[in-house]
Amino acid sequence: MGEVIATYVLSGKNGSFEKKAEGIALGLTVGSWTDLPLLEKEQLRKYKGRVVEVKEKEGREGGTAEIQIAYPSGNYSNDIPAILTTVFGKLSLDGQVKLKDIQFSRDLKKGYPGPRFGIEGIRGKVNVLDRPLVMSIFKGVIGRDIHYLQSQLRAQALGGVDLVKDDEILFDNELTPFVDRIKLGEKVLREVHEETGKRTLYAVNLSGRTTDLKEKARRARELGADALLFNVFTYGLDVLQELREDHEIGLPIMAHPSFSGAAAASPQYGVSYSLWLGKFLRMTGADFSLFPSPYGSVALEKEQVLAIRDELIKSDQFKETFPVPSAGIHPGLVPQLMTDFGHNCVINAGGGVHGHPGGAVGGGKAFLQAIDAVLKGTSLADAAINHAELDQALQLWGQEVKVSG
Ligand code: 1AE
Repeated sequence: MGEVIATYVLSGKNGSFEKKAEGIALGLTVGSWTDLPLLEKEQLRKYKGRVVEVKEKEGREGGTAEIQIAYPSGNYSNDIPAILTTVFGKLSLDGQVKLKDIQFSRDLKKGYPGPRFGIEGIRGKVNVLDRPLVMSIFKGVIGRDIHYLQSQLRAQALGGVDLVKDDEILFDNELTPFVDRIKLGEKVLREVHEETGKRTLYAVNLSGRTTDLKEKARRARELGADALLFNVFTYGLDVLQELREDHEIGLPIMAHPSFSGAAAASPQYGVSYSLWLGKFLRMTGADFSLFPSPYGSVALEKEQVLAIRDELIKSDQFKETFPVPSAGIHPGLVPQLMTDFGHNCVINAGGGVHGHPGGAVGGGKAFLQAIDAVLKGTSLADAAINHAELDQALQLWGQEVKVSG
């Protein structure tokens, strides 16, 4: 029989953790808060959680322990809602407990699709094999009409970026309806492709009620959408998996991290970012995982970010998910991004593209010039001598990297 092994970090008194772990293993499976005299031996043997390990650590403010508990697969159906409810349902409400990781046995893992395209498939679509991709984000478009979006999209594509995504706060609305955005995106990006030879992809924000999502996504594909942006954590991971598994949709899915901090930001409570934005997004089918970089405007700790990255690209039965370090990114950060993420990432910027003195065209070019400089082993300062857009970006935002954590 398969199992999942959950790793938790508990806070409390040293010496108390073995008992606490046993309490969790029993309480989240066949037991309850009080003794149940009618529990059967066979039931306990087959269905009770098993404490795998308890590792205590002495901290400055009392003790912490990392504990591992195995939950037999006979206890739940093989889906994220059932597994999360089993390993961290009521427990998530019960004191200082952080769910750090869940390991799935090989047979259970087979129940998850992983990304449809993965890094390799996406590189094929944008025809860029040997450098990080660049993505820009529509900005300041709420309250604007479709003509404004058209000119902003055209400028972003002319800057040479590989991908453009909707802002995650742009929902279906009267001024720029979902269907019109897709039709417009297809037309503008086709025109730019004809003019420049560069084909940029557009990820439209799939939003609205859960029951309507699949139909909307299928329609998006019929209308020529390139990819879907999806606010996974306000819907749930199982909804992402449903979208990924629908072959009539068949589009790349970009998972936005909005709302994920509500569950992951605390060091003592909730789930780890590496599980939420790394392992789970990859298992359930995201081709891209966006997350705050350690040195942007909304910074995560570097250790957490590297743990997300590792989950997205480590050797596994699933295709790789593109890491997309984001938030407050500008061209001066490109060398650090490439040191931390190598070639296999998407450098994603909104303000860092549109805030450029040369507009979105200049912003996109400056990012590509910075990447080119790093690939050639040239410093950004030297590259800026011959590249006006990079020079302007460095003058405006500098190159200083402040690392969080
Ligand atoms: C963590 C996601 C970042 C994102 O979606 C976004 O809109 C970033 O905008 P900028 O680059 O910080 O302006």
